[in-house]
Amino acid sequence: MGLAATRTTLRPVDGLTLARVSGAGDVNGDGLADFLVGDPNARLGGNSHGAVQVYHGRAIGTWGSAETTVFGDYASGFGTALAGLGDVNGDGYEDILGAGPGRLRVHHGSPFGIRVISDRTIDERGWAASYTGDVNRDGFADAATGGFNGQAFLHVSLGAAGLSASPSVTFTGSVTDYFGYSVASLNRFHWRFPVVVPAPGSERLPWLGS
Ligand SMILES: [Ca+2]
Ligand SMILES: [Ca+2]
Repeated sequence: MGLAATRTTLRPVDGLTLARVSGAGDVNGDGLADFLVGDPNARLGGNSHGAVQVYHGRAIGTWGSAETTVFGDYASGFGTALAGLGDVNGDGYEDILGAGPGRLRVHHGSPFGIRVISDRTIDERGWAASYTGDVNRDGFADAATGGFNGQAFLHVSLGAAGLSASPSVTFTGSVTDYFGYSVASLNRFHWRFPVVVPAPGSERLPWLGS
């Protein structure tokens, strides 16, 4: 047994050229996993804004258009990175993050899917983001983000308000090692803190954990 070799063609937004995908968790709370498609070159009104699309899981049928499409600001590269975060505000609906260089936006889930208006904006020199699970064990999911200045960050949830816009922990590596270019968590393997890895091609593989 394994994956069935069937294919569904999604209907992209205008200008979609560099799509990337991520699991979203269950943003509408129907018990079915949802997923994200991001493209930093997606156009709105003929101009490049970048976009993140959310497709809801289906028990039957196929996917056509996304349930929700969120565009970034003009020339923001929104959709460069995207991540399902888990439930950062504890309302029972899982939440997502979309990012362009220098700005990361958290959108909370709801019975209707993610909210189009951003619930939290994080201005950092970076774009990478990752699910971490609940690293401080307060019942709310937290998140890791990464930068292009040799830094990565842990943002903990404030509770019902969701993620803090300011990092609670800053991890500092080396710019020349591309530290923070991507971030990942081994939380599900019982690591308690996010693991931060550099871009492929770097000679060293810095990591953080406990
Ligand atoms: Ca769902
Ligand atoms: Ca939530």
